[in-house]
Amino acid sequence: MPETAASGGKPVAIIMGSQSDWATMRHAAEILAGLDIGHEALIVSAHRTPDRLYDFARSARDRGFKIIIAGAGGAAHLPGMAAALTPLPVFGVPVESKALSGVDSLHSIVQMPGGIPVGTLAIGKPGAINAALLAAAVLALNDPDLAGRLDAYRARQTAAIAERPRDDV
Ligand code: RP5
Repeated sequence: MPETAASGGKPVAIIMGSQSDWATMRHAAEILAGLDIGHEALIVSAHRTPDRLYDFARSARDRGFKIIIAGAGGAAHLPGMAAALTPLPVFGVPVESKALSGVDSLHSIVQMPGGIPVGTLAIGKPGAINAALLAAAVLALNDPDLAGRLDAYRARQTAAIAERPRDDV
């Protein structure tokens, strides 16, 4: 999809710094798909494609996106730079890095200066899942049908937890 294209009515953009981040960020996409929330996944690197980041973040609201989920690892400047360039809410997912296990990513994303917020999630897959659920919860404030689907997701999750541990798993 060209960076300047409209969102096509999809409210969530999932951006990531590299193809290598998709193994983590696809978990956000799966949650959104399961809740029937339209989303677009794009590779947007703060360092390798800075013009793409600028064009994307500057135009994201006008293109119809409501929420941006941004995943990056290492020197993870993508979520913060995106937040600096758009008024949309940005949820940051620290991708687990090889050298420092994602602590570098977490610190890069969470330590934003006052005035430019990034809602920072956990490192790795849990963070990607929760970024999508948080996006869903925000969108559900103005979408009763989605609120119902989110309630059902929670109910299924609760029902799936056994009362006692098993020896055979
Ligand atoms: C970051 O550098 C990306 O978000 C990725 O997590 C990390 C490594 O990228 P690759 O070298 O795997 O492309 O910009």
